[in-house]
Amino acid sequence: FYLNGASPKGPFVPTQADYQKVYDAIALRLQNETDYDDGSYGPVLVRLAWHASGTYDKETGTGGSNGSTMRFAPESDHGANAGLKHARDFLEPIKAQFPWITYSDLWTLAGACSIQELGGPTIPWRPGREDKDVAACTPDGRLPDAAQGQRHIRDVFGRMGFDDREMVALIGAHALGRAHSDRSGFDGPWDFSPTVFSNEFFKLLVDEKWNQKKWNGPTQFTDKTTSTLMMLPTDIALIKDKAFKQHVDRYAKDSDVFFKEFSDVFVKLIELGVPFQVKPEDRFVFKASE
Ligand code: HIF
Repeated sequence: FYLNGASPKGPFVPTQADYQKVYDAIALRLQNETDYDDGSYGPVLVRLAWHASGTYDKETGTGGSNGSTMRFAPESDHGANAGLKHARDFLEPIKAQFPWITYSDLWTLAGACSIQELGGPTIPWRPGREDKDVAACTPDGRLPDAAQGQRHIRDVFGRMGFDDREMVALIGAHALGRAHSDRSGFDGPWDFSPTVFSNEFFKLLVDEKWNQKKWNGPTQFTDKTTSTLMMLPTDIALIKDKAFKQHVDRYAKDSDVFFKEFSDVFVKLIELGVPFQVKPEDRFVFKASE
């Protein structure tokens, strides 16, 4: 018995084909496990990849996807990470099947896989993240607070090294999934197809009229036409702020432009702070399932 895929010939060095097998196993599990939320674990897996990465601080080089420290309390208990246990648990059988992959590579690969499988752009990906221990947990407060506005968005994403255009492109991922009152306190999906990656988030932001929802929960907004959709205060900030709004308009008009710019910025997000051996031009492009 050889640990972690090692063999008598030496340590196991996975190739692109091995990572494609991991991709395929995640895609298959996504297809089989439809008895969850709107029918897919994809959105919560995207959120896991982002919350693992979004702790990055460019000044100190701490945080980011390299480490997967959300496996441990206190990081797993940070309010912003509520509900992500569903995503981490979903991936445990995959980790058991491919014990050689690190959690931090697995979580980011699962995010890339989910975006592709839900009809989004290809997300080129490279391995190289290592799991760190509990001492590397980041302090609470690095992930954004949805109750705030444009200044906060620029503070938090500026700390990671993103500019205005990149911030808006990223937030288009809110086409996927929903808010849960027992996790963040907010409630509802952003659009009518929360398991399909699209530019609908931007179209709705510009085409709909958004009113403050009348309820006992935290301030959120609802669409005038159906009162079934929601926007967070940070989402509405994208149309209040002139510099942000110009990108919202571009992405609402042109889905291809959104897909291209989103892919680039999501790749950047999941690579923040990772000391890769694989060069950028050698990133893997995974084949999506049929
Ligand atoms: Fe989210 N996000 N996000 N987000 N997010 C939620 C859900 C998802 C913010 C807040 C929330 C990004 C940025 C920001 C996804 C993906 C991304 C929820 C609801 C909140 C409150 C959680 C719940 O109750 O279950 C804020 C304040 C952000 C900065 C402005 C990223 C760009 C959009 C970086 C990103 O990729 C996804 C997917 C979900 C849906 C999860 C689900 O379980 O369906």
